[in-house]
Amino acid sequence: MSSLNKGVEKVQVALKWDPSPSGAPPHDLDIIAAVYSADDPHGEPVHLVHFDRRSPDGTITLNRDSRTGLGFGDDEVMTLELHRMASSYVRVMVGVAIQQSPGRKTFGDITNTAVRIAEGYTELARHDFSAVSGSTAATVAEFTRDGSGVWEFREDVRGFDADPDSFATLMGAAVS
Ligand SMILES: [Ca+2]
Repeated sequence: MSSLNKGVEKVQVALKWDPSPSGAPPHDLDIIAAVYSADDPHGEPVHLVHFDRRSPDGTITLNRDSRTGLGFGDDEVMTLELHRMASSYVRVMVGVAIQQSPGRKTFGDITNTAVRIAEGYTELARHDFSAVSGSTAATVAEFTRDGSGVWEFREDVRGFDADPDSFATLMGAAVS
């Protein structure tokens, strides 16, 4: 298994959820990625990627964006090309946040929410957010680069009670 030696290189994060009932305000979920440098791996992110954006170095792209969850298959898709990132970037956190306007919404309020993290045809993780049903946002994955430059994946499902902007600044904090 050579893939173990080269670690994780190019990852896709795919999110889907059910749209709100007819006449209700739309359910808008966002995939958010935060990139941290070796200087401050648990502090301020160097890049924050969400909505209809990509990182300035082009290594993280939100390929598909949805504000409603309408349609078949994946609603939001993000690609992370970890192997192309500058060596000074050593940690990437990925999370999912629910837009909180109008009104507070948790994962328990939105049916059939699921995220899948894969490298090619290899599934690294899949979550249905049932473990964080009372939260408004959650981390799903942590990628860290080891001393030899190889990226490792770790499942990291932690619920937060924060709007997407606050969550983006909180999600990288060290777990005590
Ligand atoms: Ca969205």
